[in-house]
Amino acid sequence: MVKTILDELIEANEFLLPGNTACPGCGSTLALRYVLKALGKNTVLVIPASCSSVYQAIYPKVSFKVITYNVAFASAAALASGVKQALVKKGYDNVNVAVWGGDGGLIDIGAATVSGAAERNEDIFVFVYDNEAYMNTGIQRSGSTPPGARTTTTPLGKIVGFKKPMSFLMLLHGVPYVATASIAYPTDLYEKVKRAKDVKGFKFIHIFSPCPPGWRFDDSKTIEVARLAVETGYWILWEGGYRDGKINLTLSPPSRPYKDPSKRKPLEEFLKYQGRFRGFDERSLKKLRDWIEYQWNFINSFT
Ligand SMILES: Cc1ncc(C[n+]2csc(CCOP(=O)(O)OP(=O)(O)O)c2C)c(N)n1
Ligand code: SF4
Ligand SMILES: [Mg+2]
Repeated sequence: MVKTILDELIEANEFLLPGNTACPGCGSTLALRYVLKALGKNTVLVIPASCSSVYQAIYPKVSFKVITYNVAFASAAALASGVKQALVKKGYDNVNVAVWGGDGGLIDIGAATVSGAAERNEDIFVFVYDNEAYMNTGIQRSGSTPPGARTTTTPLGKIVGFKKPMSFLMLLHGVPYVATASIAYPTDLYEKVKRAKDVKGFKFIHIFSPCPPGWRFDDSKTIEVARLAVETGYWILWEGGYRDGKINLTLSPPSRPYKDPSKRKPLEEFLKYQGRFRGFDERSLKKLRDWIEYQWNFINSFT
């Protein structure tokens, strides 16, 4: 019998151990599990302060089976660049050096070193698990929190700013590989990481990772919430990069039907599960719809 990509994903070795300290239903751990299965054992992780630094190890227990550096927020992509270059100088050419961090660490505080590494086209991976707030320190708003969402620092909903389009910014850096992914589509994520492994240079993968306590939904609904984000057109799955003198971009199969707005589920389906959107007013709804339209217009200008 021919093996499917799902068989391969299920059978691939595990590098994130069970029994770690993440909350039940944590989207971030699911994302990391699939990413590590695709990267394999020759991997070094670099983690800025985040929930991951906590579920990675609470002394004396460790839940990652790959070498991991815990580093100061802003330094992650710079440190990963140095680790990769040092390994290559020592003759270890085939090690995947990957930054694994949250939206606060990589889209806000560490964005400068991510941008610098992208501009230098360092041969590293940067994975952002996006749970749309600073969760580890008590659900503070980040540049990746969507308009209208309630956090502890936006108790009436985020009023100032949209959601920073970090993956578009990375694409416009002209790096060879940029993709978005979601924990609701594990084989899409797995295949993207495997394809990225064949690319020399800077690779950026932005993963939608719901957080039950931060978004205030039942921890049995993580996958459902992530799937609805794609089905309503809120989170768009795509893959692209700079090749042959131009930026190429492809809409990934799970998102293709939703290019047509009439095929999308109503946005309210995605919002209704989540306490962070409770009391969502018309103004916030319009802002969120405008932001979704902005994203689709950007994608449509390339595809
Ligand atoms: C320079 C610095 N500022 C603040 C902190 C406190 N801190 C630790 S984790 C964290 C939240 C990180 O948010 P994010 O990157 O989104 O990851 P998440 O917690 O959501 O997993 C903060 C603010 C710190 N460790 N270092
Ligand atoms: S707070 Fe959210 S991101 Fe952090 S471990 Fe819990 S579920 Fe995961
Ligand atoms: Mg976060």
